[in-house]
Amino acid sequence: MSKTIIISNRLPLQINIENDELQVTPSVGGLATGLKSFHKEGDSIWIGWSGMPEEEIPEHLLEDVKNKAREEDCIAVNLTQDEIEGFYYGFSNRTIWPLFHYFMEFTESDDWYWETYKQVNQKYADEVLKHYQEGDHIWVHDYQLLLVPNMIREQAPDAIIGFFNHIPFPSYEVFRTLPWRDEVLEGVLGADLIGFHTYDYERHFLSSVSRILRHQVDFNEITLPDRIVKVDSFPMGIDYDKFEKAALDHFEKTSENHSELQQRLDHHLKATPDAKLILSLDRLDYTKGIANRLRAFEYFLDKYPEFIEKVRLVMLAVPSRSNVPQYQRLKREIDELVGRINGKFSTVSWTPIWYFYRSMPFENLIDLYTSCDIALLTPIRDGMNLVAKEYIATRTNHTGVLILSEMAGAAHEMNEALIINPNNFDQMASTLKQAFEMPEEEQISRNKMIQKRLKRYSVEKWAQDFMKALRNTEDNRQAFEAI
Ligand code: ADQ
Repeated sequence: MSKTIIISNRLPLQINIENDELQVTPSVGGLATGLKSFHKEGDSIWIGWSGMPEEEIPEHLLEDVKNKAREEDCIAVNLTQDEIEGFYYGFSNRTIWPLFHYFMEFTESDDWYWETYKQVNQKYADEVLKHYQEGDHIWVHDYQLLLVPNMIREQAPDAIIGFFNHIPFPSYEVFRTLPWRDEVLEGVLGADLIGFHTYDYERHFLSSVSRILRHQVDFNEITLPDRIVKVDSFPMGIDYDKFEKAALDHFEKTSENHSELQQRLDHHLKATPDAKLILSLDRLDYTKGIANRLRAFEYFLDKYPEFIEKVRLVMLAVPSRSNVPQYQRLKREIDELVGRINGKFSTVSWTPIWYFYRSMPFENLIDLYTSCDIALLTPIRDGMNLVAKEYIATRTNHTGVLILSEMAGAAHEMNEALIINPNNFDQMASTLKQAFEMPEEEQISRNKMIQKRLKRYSVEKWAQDFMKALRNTEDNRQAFEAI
């Protein structure tokens, strides 16, 4: 029977060793959270890195790591410390990530990073080929594995391969600056179907292919000498029912069964019933616009002092890529900004920002989503932004206001949110004021419309649509062969 092979940099689970025992925890991040439900339900295997450097796995536990992953239909790829450095922290996160998010000044071009990236992509492709059988559908994910589609194609010319890019694809003018632009495009073009979150990313990709590789592009099809490659947009959804149900369960609980965090939040609500909570939740990443968000919040309190003691920003920044210098600098910048703003505005009974720099269990995410009156998500660039969708899904009484950056892919599907430019502090401040003053009926009517859309276009639907389009490429192929 044919199966789907999912390949991503990380597996949806993280394996750690404590006291010579394996610990398995779910991985954090958009891709893992999103695809997990598709993987659980379907007939698929997932190939990716387990999250631990090979050198840190004792010889006698190597087999156990494999078996532990196997129990979850996962195949663990082992990466050495050097490979992680050059492939993951290097080319993926110091070259592609900043470039694709338009942070050209952070983009490094390093031959060793590139060589390691190629070598590790080959490792993933080889692992796929070990498990591939004719008729299987292969679905490669994201910017860490741009070369994998063609590496598989070279060994299995008839394989049906899909590729989905979870981050933006930049405009041709930005992409063309990459020294290895030809190789990267040729790598992705090994796929039969290439998917992006939005039409704009798709358009940028097609324009790069036509201008750099000079392939013929008709509408959304690229004609190669031996095949046609289809490119399309598939905006990724969330597991809507899971978030809605978690929120409903949350409201069923009695207060003594609530988490410590929820009890703190309840305490705040009781002590200051007319004060509102604003949520800020992301991985700590310069693309997420956290520093600008804090500056805009400071600007808001300066401009509208009537909100002092009437508002609290609850900020969760999840540690991420802390080996990369820009992330370390950003962490320091955020620490300083939080300190400065709290120092400037705090009163004896109130601090404007509650700041958590850590990962939190799912239960606490739900506590935050359900307790905060406003979500302020202001990325400078973001492929999609699932947090925006999750926030709306948990608003089971339909109240709440989402303020969302126009630079997030999600903004295209969430017109009823308050859409802002993350570089315009004055607009962000006045939009916060508007959110505070928005009548409940308006909140409800806006959210109901978004909820309807999110419920229909869930992550399951997204995966089904992608897989359906991938299967359709088989017909394309037959038509091409018939010419
Ligand atoms: P990310 O940049 O990781 O994803 P995002 O889309 O917001 O960003 O997804 C974050 C995910 O992590 C959410 O599903 C959230 O629930 C989860 N999460 C956050 N904090 C957590 C915590 N403390 N504990 C557990 N889970 C937590 C990348 C791209 C995005 C794109 C996604 C999916 O950068 O633009 O939307 O992939 O394609």
